[in-house]
Amino acid sequence: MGLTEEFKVTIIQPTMTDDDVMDFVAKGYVILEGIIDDTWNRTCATSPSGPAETLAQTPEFIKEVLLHPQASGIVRSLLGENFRVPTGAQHHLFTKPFVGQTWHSDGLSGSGHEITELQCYYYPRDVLQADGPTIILPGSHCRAVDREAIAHYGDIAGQISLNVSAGTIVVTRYGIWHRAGPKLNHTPRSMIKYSYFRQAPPERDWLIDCDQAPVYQKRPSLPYAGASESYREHVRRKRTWHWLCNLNDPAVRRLEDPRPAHELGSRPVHEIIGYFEQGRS
Ligand SMILES: O=C(O)CCC(=O)C(=O)O
Repeated sequence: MGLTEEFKVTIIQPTMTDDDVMDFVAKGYVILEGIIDDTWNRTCATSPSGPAETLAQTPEFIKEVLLHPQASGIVRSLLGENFRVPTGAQHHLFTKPFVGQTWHSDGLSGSGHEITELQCYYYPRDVLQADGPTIILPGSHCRAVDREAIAHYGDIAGQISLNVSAGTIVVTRYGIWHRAGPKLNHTPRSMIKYSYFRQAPPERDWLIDCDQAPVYQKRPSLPYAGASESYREHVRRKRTWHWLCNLNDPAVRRLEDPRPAHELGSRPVHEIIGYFEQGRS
């Protein structure tokens, strides 16, 4: 099967609406349950543990997984046209009971509001609780943290255990906190991880109903966040939304600051100088 022939039959269309993108901005992940064909899941499940560049570059993996219409539709929505497709991957295969990993983020959580990279977790086998599912913390990509400190955290309110069926792909913000959960059995547990990258400047070219970008709709606070952090998260979400929609107008950027008008009132200094100069003449 030639690559050129495969690409000809692959049409990548955005699949997310404004609402979906706003959700992703807040939560930092999308779960695409059981989308990959079982024949192909079985091939991937038996690939060796560790770096999986050879697998990632096979035309079948590119077509069946990397450019699967649902997965690439999410990527196309969030990273724009002509995004970069991974040429490498890592197979996280666990075959023996173990206590599980500590919390970590592969990317730097809270380091920026732009979406330039999406990290995917592809599960070629069913993952049950006893198998040691990946655990993720929704919204944690917004948190600037001491990365050594989070390794000492235990269970966190709102964490999600990815108990998924074979063929599931989870698309995440690179900075999301995650860990492999405790494994209680000898059933192999597979997760293949890889990243897509943005090339194009941001543009609101996912599925839209009207040209005017809607105002970011507040999402619920996270179960582990108090009032101060919820405030920061809301500001960060709006910043990401405006960046994705390419809204750089200062008036729009002011909307990112939820303080009342009496605290934000200001005017350009040259207006004041002009006023005094007029008074003098
Ligand atoms: O396999 C998993 O569930 C998570 C593995 C992981 O994120 C890592 O080793 O960096």
